[in-house]
Amino acid sequence: MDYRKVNEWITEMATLCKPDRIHFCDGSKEEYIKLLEQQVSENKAIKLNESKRPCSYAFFSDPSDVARVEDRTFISSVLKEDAGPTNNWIDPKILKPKMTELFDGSMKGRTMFVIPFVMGPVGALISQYGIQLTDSPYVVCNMRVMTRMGEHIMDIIESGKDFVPCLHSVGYPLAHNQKDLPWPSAPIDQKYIAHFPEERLIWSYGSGYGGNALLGKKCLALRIASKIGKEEGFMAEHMLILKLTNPKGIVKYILGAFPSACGKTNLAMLIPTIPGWKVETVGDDIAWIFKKDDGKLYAINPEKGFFGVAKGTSYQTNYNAMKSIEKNTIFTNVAITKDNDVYWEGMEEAPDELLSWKKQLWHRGDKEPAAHPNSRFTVPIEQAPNLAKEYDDKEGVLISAILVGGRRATTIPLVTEAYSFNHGVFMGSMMGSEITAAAISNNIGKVRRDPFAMLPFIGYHIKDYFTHWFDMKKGTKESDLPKIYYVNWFRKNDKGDFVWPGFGDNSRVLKWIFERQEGTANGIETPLGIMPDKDSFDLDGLNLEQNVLDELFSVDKEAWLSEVEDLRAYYETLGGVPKELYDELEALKDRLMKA
Ligand code: OXD
Ligand code: MN
Repeated sequence: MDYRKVNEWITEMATLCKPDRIHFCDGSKEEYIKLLEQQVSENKAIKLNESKRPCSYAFFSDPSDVARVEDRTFISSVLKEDAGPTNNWIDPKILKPKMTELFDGSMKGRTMFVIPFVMGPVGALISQYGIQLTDSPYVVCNMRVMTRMGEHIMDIIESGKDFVPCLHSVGYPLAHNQKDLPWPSAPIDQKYIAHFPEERLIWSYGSGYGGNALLGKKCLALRIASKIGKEEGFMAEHMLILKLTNPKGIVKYILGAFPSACGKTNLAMLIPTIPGWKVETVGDDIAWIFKKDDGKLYAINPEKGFFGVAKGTSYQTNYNAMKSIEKNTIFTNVAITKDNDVYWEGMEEAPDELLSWKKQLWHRGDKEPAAHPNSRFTVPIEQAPNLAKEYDDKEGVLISAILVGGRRATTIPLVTEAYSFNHGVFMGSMMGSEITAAAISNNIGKVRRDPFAMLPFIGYHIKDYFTHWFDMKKGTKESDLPKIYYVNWFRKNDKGDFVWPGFGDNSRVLKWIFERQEGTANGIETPLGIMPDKDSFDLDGLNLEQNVLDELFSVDKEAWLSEVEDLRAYYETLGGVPKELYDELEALKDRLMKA
């Protein structure tokens, strides 16, 4: 939206939502603490033990508002065709009036906060400015951690920057003297997380949780930014960014696309098990990829904090994450210990007694988990002990390699290098995870495809998304493009045990990838792509049996031929995909048939 309209828009939205007060956020620490303390006094949060976890707070959501709601997320483009087959679509001519009705009076009895923010470092070529209006002080505090926000951003917008208007309400207006709920929200069928791509506008109603409510994250930095990027020549991707330094001090930057809860944060914060190597974090969830005048691809992390999954995080599995959250952290839906600290499954042995995320007394051995599986921590990126200084560099970092992968118990080897950029995009298009018993489904064992982990986040037609990948290489020499690798940490043996140790040992895969770029590691050509030559893959100190190694790198021809047909059928459900992907599919089939 044109910056001249800032005040007009805020006034119009306030007239619609009818808050009791308007508060322009300055983004200061004082404002942040004041809002947190106010929520403690209103029984909406608890302050954690100051001597154990300084300046940290815990919130507990309504049990009906615990995660992103993909079924209630809409790409409301003017034409249905532009949203494509993978997005929920409602005609904006229907959705706008419907949501206007819901927003009418939705902030009664509440304060409307005005949050000016920017995704990306101030001054970066592709940074995107936004203003979120919200009636949730919890959202304000989280946005302060996750984005660059405050008065200085309003000054920039007022000096002439376009911005993305983001309207958000929890959808629980208060009548005169009505007591508030600890976590106000609207029933599921009234929740709408709506994107109007042509207007670059976001409207979110009814949820206060995560990506539904912190509109800078999935809504702006992925769905709307993906559409802006398609028009303006960059890509908004669901990827971590890590900086890898070898023992000689040579640096490379690697991106990784993995679906939600597949270990992006763990990989970005990894502590290598191989001596002399170092991993530093640039980002753990979102990367924007852009081309510079040298024709090469660079990345920035548009965020300024981590909104990480707490469950399963421990000093053993992710030491750097645990160090990051020792202070100044907002926790959501974790359990609380007797001495007012946090607990979640996988952190350490459970204490005898806890307060569960549902604020009920919980005893060790209880069937229900104490912390919600999607419990989260929100923490400033500066608190990561392994933070790369480049995280705030508006020039971005040069991308050497991009990893793609999901959870596959079978078929997919530990690591495979693509033969070409096109082959790599093909690998990204086939990403997916096996459906497990965790979801009620008749399709257990089948693969749920999630291309580039972007299925819930592409703000336009998926066919055009693939085309955009191929457009990114135009005018650039193949040797200047990042190399793409398919990785799979999750392969299992017949007994159902993981074959690869994962975590810090994933540095062995990173090392091979690094050395491939340096030209010092050998690979073997296989039908699937290039796999490590045994002599080039560092297994020192790891007691892996030879047959395990064979299993990690085996190519099951029959399984792959059926994968090819499954993928072809998938492409058809998308209404067909660019020719380059069909060419890669045929090339893979040919290589398999010749093997
Ligand atoms: C996600 C997240 O759901 O990052 O992908 O929160
Ligand atoms: Mn994510």
